[in-house]
Amino acid sequence: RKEVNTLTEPAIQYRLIKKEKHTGARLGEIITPHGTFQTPMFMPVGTLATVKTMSPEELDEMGAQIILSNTYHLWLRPGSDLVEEAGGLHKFMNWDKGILTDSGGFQVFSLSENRKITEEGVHFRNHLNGSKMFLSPEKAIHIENQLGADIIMSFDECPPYSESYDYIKASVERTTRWAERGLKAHKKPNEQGLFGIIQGAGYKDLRLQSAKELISLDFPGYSIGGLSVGETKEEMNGVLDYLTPVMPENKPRYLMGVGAPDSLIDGVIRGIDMFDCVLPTRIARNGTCMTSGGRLVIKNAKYERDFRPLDEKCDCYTCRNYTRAYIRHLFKADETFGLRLTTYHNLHFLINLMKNVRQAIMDDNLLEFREAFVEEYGFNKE
Ligand code: PRF
Ligand code: ZN
Repeated sequence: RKEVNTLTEPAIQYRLIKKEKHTGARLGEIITPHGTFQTPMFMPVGTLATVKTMSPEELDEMGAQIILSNTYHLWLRPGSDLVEEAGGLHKFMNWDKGILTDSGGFQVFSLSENRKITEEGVHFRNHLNGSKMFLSPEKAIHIENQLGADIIMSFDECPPYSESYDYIKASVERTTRWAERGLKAHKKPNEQGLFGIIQGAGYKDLRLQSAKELISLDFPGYSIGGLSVGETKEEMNGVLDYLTPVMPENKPRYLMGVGAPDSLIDGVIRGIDMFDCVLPTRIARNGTCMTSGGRLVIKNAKYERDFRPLDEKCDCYTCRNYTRAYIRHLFKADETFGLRLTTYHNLHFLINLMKNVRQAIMDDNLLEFREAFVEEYGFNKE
């Protein structure tokens, strides 16, 4: 497979292959030091250098191309010095395809206590033992350099969607200054592509200001943060409607933390190339499965003697080999194999959905594809 030459080329390149006729959807590929990957795509989340319960071989087999890991979590445990000493994240976890690390910005805001934001960075207490910590744009990029992912994120602030205009304006401007500081601190631009993260909550002029400022800094890709944080789907789609048209055509666009099947399709229609979310893996571990007919809760009594696969239209490892009755039994008996089977299926479901979406872009029938999918899956069931 094609790879970036890290001596002579930027770490991340995007190639636009085709635009869908009736929507903003794009078929493309991202060329990285660890291979070339098809977009639009869904990236499984492996917060602690593992996609919970899955081996790298299984991720490869189900068609995962890039997985996401977290700066904040790996910094706390086992420590970024240790991962660097191991030879970087790819070697440490035995995964030789793509890795993306989030900067810790979002995690500090969602997990830690007693946060204090200053121009310099964020003071907070860590969620494991309560000790005092400090993260700045320079520190986050240094840790991401040590971890060695192919794509790394700027250190940003993700404020609540409901914050006031004045707060969001100050925050957006600080996030731009942090992005610029991160760019200056980045030591490996030929090995790791650093993305800027657009913020601005639901304020159109602030979203556009954030995009404009970050675009002028010329990042190799752009993320959209601060969405899927409690606003409605209509509000999220509305932000994407005015934001993606001003984003560079020759660079990848990543919508952070979005994983509901209908939201993936709606994002692609508006020109998004990359998504990640803990949703499929998290709900899998409590026995909720994404199937072509909608969500299926495997512990439900009605599956006790149901000897059909989780999803009769799925050809994944789980659905080829195991029944609802068996998986229900594993969950009822607290057997860990059950977690593996539902996790495999849910990830395969979203990865396969994106494969079908790419085909629909090729065939110029994405809107019909959306209609048919939503009709069967059920709208707003996520
Ligand atoms: N910023 C960062 N990571 C994120 C988000 C963000 O706004 C979100 C929001 N959905 C998910 N992950 N750095
Ligand atoms: Zn399946």
